[in-house]
Amino acid sequence: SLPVDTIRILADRHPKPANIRFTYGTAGFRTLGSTLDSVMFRVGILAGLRSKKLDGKTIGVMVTASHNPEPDNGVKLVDPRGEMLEAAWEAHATNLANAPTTDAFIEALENLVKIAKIDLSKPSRIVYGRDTRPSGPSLVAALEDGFQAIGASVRNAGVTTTPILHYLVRSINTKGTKDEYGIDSEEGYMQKLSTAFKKLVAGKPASPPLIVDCANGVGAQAVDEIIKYLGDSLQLIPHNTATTTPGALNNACGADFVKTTQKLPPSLAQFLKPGQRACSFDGDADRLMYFYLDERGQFRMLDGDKIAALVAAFIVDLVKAAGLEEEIKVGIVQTAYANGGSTKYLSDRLPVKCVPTGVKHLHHAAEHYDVGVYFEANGHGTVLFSPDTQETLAAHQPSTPAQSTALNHLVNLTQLINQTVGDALSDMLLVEVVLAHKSYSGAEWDSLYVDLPNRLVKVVVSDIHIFKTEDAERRLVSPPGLQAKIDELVRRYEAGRAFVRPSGTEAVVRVYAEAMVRAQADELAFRVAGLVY
Ligand code: 16G
Ligand code: ZN
Repeated sequence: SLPVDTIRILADRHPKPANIRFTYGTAGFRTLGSTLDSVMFRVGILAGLRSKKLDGKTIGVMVTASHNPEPDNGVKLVDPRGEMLEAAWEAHATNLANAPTTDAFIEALENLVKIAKIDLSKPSRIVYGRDTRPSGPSLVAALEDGFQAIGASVRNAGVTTTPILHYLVRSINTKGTKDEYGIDSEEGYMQKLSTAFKKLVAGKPASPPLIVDCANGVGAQAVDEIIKYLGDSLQLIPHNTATTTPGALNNACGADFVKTTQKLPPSLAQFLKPGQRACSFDGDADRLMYFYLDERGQFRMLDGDKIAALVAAFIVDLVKAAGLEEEIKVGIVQTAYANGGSTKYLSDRLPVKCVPTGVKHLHHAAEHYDVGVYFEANGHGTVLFSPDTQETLAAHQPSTPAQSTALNHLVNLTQLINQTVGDALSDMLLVEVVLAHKSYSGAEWDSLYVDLPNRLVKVVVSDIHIFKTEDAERRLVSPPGLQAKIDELVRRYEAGRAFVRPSGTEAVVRVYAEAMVRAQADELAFRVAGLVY
């Protein structure tokens, strides 16, 4: 049975604040770090139970609030294959987090053990990490009390990126099996990525140096590390690496700043020369945005949609060149935020599926393809090679040297790409491989298709719960009548498209609009926002 006495003593040290309701949403629990102590403790116990439920497989716990402001923090669980926590357990997490007292919490735990049929005699194993936020250490201490309360065996991965934590989880759980994912250490990760990268760019002319905006977050550490492994195969110039400067994290820099403001981080202005490319990570290094200045010095953004287009086209070409066109089909997964220009470009060439926002939706849809390329416009994404596809690649006998080369490239891509989750570092290396192979400049990549001007606005409403969507969040079913009004507005704009959805991470409603010209996209967004308000 549950070690109730130990749990009680420790739980009393982490009381739930009254009047706050916590929700395990798209990004786990995420809110002001100063309110999360009890949540961390309880998540520690939940992680232990999740591991017991899965026969002692290692579960990951990541403490981060990603691109959010520095005072925010959060926590999410990682399932054994390095994926997001199974949806049914999100409700268990929310339930435990909101029990008002220690007694109510213990009762909720006993209930969970019963309904989820958890065998408490099984071992529990956990690996955990955190980003660079100042609230991290004390929140991790609360989490560790939770681990102790449930008697879990734990491994502390320290300050690390979200994708490295996902990598560790999968590597630990596949260790010694035929599916071994990688050596279960940060060095193992760096070695795996850099080895694959060097093979993929061998013989290609060296690319010009790449500026990397680390958002003053944990990505700075990962970039510093990978530089040691890359040697002269790629020259990286890290910027915004001030991980200990209060208030610097994600402030006027990083992938979310670039995407939402569609502007160059001011801190890079004096360094970026026209024609030179650069990229931004977010605060936990799972999102990536590229950009460059054109010859007139204008800022040009290359977002997740552009990355998807670049990468998908490259993989399709390699599959063809390897003589595997019939066996391996490549498909794309996007969300409603994908620019209409990208959707048109991609769906003329490949199957494209649209799913609701959030990595778990994209990831699961991508698993249905032989090679599934998924990227959110915000820069979070990866490529999944199905188990069958990996076997096909391993078994295929190329009949020409050209086929053999293409096949090797595909195999190396399966090693370069972090297939557990979006990974800024791995995705950056992937983009650099494609650019090197195609000898593309930023401008040439950009010209694959033209982005429609677009605008995203957030609207604070009294109750976001009345907003309900269908058709992968592209249409509202509630409040009644609102979608018809949006349709009526959209019709008046050339290439107009707009949708409204409740945020899964903030108490706001988001409005997205695009149209043929900038002023029209802005106008449409603000008029739709006016309908919502
Ligand atoms: C979270 C999601 C991200 C999504 C964003 C949308 C994960 C790991 N992250 O950050 O994929 O784009 O939420 O936020 O799933 P929103 O619901 O507030 O628009
Ligand atoms: Zn992130």
